[in-house]
Amino acid sequence: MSSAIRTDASPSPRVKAARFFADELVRLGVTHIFGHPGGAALPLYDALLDTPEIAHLLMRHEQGAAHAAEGYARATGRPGVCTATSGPGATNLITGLADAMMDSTPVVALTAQVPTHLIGRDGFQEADIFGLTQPVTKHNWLVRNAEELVPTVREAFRVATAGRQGPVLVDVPRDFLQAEIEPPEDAEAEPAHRKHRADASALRHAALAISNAHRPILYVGGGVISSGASEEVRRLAKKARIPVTTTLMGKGAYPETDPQSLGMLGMHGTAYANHAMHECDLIIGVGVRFDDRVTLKLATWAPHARVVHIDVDESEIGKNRKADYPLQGDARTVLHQLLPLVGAPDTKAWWARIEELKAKFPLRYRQDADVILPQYAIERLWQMTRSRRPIVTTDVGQHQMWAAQYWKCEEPRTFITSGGLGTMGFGLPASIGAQCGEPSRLVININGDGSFQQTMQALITAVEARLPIKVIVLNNGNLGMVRQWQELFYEKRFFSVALKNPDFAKIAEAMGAAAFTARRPEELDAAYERALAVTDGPALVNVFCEPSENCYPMWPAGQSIDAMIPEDPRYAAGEEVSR
Ligand SMILES: Cc1ncc(C[n+]2csc(CCOP(=O)(O)OP(=O)(O)O)c2C)c(N)n1
Repeated sequence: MSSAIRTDASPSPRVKAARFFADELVRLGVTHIFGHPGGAALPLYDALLDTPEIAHLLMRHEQGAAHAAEGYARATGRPGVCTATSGPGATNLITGLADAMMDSTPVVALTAQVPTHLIGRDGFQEADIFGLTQPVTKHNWLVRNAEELVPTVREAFRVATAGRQGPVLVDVPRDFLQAEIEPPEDAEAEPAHRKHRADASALRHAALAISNAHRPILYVGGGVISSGASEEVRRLAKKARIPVTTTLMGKGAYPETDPQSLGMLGMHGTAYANHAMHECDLIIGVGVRFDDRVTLKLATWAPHARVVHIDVDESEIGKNRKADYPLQGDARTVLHQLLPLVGAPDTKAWWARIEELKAKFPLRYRQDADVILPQYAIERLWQMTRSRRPIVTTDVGQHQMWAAQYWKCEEPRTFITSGGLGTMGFGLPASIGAQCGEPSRLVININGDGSFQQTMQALITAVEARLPIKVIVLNNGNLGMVRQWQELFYEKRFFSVALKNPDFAKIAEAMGAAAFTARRPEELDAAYERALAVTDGPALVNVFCEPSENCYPMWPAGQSIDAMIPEDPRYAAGEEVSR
């Protein structure tokens, strides 16, 4: 036996790099990988077979793998991991990476590349993934020797989660995965990410501006959720009695059931949030980017406001709107610094005006006894599940905007949607990732009939993994949002928006999921209840909705606030509304 005992002088055992790679992923805390195998990736898959600490979810399309990794990251705050083989597998990840880039989501993509001797020779399934993903990743690497593999993966996780978070990609030639190498050096203890603090004198100026404001407003975005600053936002809002509006990405950063919440702002935001923005004298923007879906016509937006802008990414500050009080730093850290310096401005008259705006422009929809209105379908589901603190994912279109309006988020990381890129097909795979990351939570995917068809094959993965996600397809027989634009801006010249849909319940059942259908308002509750009762796998509810319903408020792109249509013009004609 003594010969088996290693001394310092004995050579280290050489093991395939893929083994060390998988071990490193375990050390980095990876619990799930969303992926799809192929030739070049086989050495990694072989190692994963012997890695029980990591569950691999076999997605049926790599786009879904990337979105699932995003869903995992957005629900948990930890980086999501996806993998694909060389060539078409890796190119299929690109949409998801672009999505993660736009929404600052920490995703680590691991792709296999053809062996080094074939790189640049148009070898089978070769694609320049390093080049192709450069614009859609925060950083990417093509591993250049087998020894670099483990250190590069460590660095990839660090980069994905440091500062402004985002997707990264590590491309690994197959021969490196198979190479026998010495054990990599142990990782040095990783210092906690240094949180950027704001400059002290800039802080004092900003605090003074807040204390002296008459009509301040907190404009809160996804950066608050990624930095874990919701509690600090709440304390600032309460201390200084400031109304709070959130972006689509910021939903959940401040409880929307709180009386100080104005809900979402922007193109389909509440009319009162948009008017309040127009009238305010100080914007406190936290983790936001003054995106065009918020500002519409930047030159005329919030014309009376000075701007405090808190953001970890220096290049965001002043990018779209000049910041009078730039505070570069981690949102949570900066708010911590700011809170003791801020006094309570006199906002009494401002609150009276806000109440007036809320009364004048209520968020409402009409009542209809015969057809299910999508707004009702969403609001009813919220009422039925609110006590279970669900996590919601959405797809893209009208249903996404109605969800943003009627799904009142009460805590961070519970509203997961494709904000920046607006990627149809995001929601279902994202719900798979969210459920893997948060197995004890109720996860609901609010989907559209068009979007569902872009990644519906992901449902089979949920069946395999027995994930009890609820998929609600708001089936209006149309690419509703595009139909709405054709109606309003293209003289009702409808083209390529009507969908001849398959029976989604049958499709779900064919994949092994439970499925229910609701065609009329009185069938909705029972269909939801039956789906909510399913615990051993996914359940889909096919909800037939009014096809011609449009999403209001709507503030047309590129226009000033006078162009905002606060509610369905039919209401003015006296039709009954729900509230
Ligand atoms: C991948 C992709 N293709 C096209 C679009 C443009 N687009 C935005 S919303 C939409 C319609 C979505 O239809 P559906 O999923 O049925 O949702 P609805 O608007 O009817 O609620 C389209 C085509 C997009 N956002 N993403």
